[in-house]
Amino acid sequence: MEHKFNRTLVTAALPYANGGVHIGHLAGVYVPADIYTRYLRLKGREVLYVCGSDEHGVPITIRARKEGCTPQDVVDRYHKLIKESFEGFGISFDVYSRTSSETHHKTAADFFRRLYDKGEFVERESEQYYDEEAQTFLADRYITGECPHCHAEGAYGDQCEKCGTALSPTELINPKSAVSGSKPVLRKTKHWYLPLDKHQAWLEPWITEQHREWRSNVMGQCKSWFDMGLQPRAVSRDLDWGIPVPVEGADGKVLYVWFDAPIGYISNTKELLPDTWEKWWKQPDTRLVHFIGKDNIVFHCIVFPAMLKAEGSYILPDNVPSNEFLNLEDDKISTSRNWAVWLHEYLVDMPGKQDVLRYVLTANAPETKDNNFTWRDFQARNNNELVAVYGNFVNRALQLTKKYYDGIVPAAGTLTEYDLETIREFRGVKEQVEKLIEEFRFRDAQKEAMNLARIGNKYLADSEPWKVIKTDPERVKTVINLSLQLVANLAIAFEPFLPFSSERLRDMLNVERPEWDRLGSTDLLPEGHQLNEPALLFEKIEDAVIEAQIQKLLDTKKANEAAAYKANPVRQDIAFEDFEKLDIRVGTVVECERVPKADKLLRFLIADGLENRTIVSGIAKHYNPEDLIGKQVCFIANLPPRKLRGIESQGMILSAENFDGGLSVLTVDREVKPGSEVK
Ligand code: B3M
Ligand code: ZN
Repeated sequence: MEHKFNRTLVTAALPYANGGVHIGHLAGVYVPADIYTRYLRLKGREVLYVCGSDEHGVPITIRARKEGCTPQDVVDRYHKLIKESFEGFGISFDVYSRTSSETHHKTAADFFRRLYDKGEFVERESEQYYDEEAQTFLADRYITGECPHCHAEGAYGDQCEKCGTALSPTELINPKSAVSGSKPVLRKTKHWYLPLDKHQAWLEPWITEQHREWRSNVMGQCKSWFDMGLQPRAVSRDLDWGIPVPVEGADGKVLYVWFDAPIGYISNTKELLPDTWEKWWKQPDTRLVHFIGKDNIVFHCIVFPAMLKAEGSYILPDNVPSNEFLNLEDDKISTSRNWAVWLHEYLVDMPGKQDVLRYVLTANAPETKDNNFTWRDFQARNNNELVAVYGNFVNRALQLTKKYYDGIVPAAGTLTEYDLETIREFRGVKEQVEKLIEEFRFRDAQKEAMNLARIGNKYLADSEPWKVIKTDPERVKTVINLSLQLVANLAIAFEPFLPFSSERLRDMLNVERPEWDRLGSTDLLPEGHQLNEPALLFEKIEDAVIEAQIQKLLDTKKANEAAAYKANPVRQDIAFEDFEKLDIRVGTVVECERVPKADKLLRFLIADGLENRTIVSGIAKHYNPEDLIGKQVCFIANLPPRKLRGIESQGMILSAENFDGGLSVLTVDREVKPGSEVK
């Protein structure tokens, strides 16, 4: 840590209050930030940990509409659930407020107004779809229609979920309002834009030259945004839920959620420290660190710094340690598909096991690449690491002290060379753990802390006090004394990672919370100190407990499939001659490759019995292109050619969509001549 800073302001991404929080949130943002903050507090550093619920934005209004309640009802429900979930996991925020608070509304509106008065915005008129029946402008997600590329129904105004093509609402065929179902009309509307293009000149060197220490995944994303050239970004929306734009003639317009949300860090700090918040946001000796997930990089590294710079009196972030994503049982975690381990459910199903989840999520943290959570791995790490290494060492040391010395710490006696070597080994752990935490490498830092327990376990096993007690009781006193010092060191080393078990261990040792810098000492427990009653620090997790959790996920999968089937009933009958218009053929895949910059598209070259034809298909997420070469597939031959990412596609390859969203291409039972007609 450079010593030009006297305090650290830690922010964690404000979770959307339109659902619960799950293990992906904990692993990606809140546990890493909590470890970092707890460590700084233990080091005696001045630090604040700031967060709150993000309560605006279209997804919240969509959920409210679906549930027939108001957006405020939605955010009230989930703000409470999220806050309680974080408290349950010991996420030690100094403040957890919310963006529907009055302080935030005022702070965000004043911030906007200051930029407006300084002329930092560009005003632009654009055409936007308007629903005359519901008398409201339509956000992109509120417009659906036929995708101009793959002709799938139900494409949204910003993206077609089927072929992945990014869209703008006016590209949709037969657009429909998701609010009233009526055909929307285009209407002129004015919005304010933050001219990011004008900020690129300072933003780019600020990141790529002054912050080379930022994580490579963060740097990579920022560079790709710079390479594309930053564009002006709208910071207002035609919505009735959000913070009204504080400018004359802006009725029915609110701040764009990603403009107001980062200002939530500031208003949350203000709520906590009404008189001294500016010390944390405006003094250059404050280090600002944003903990986020990778989908928030551009907002925290480019948009928010541009806002802060334009306002002129704020500091800028010093680091943005963004994590990648955590998958669950090899599938993407999804709130809408309920494919998640929800924190509030875990607290009910696994009472007292918060530290187990904190430990496992840190051990598997997606710090440099996406990672995966499985319940079997959760059980294995609990049983083979927390119970068998850390818990086992602590239990043996405390039980032996109780058995031989009534729980009183014996004299240290004379240390042997082996004792001294053990002490040297565990002394090295302190600076290792510190270095790794300061570099935001929490996975490795926790592994180092666990090494302390391995050293203790080995020391006890090698020393065999339960045998030596018969022949050399003085030696046993030294072994037990040193083992107890190691146990006391573990309570310090694991404090940032596992706060619950560290507190329980301190209770058993009958000690207060020591300073971090006492880590590595061998005099933490003086001779004669009375320990309290020992108890198991961690319990074995049985198969039945894990199987119940796995079954819960399988039930979710089944429910999703049933819902998908229900949502997709057989369509109304068609005339036979309509079917006959379709010319479906069989073709052999000659070539198949990914389409650059289109993560859902594959380009096929198909032998169709005449000459080869090119077809582009949105199945890249479901196949390795090379696996399709040589396969025979069914395709519609008589569709007009259309351009997809600049490639002319002549036809459509047929795939079956499974109820979990998986796609499987249609093929034939026996090999047929390319060009054979499907009847
Ligand atoms: N509400 C969370 C997300 O994108 C978003 C973060 C705001 S931090 C200012 O999942
Ligand atoms: Zn499409």
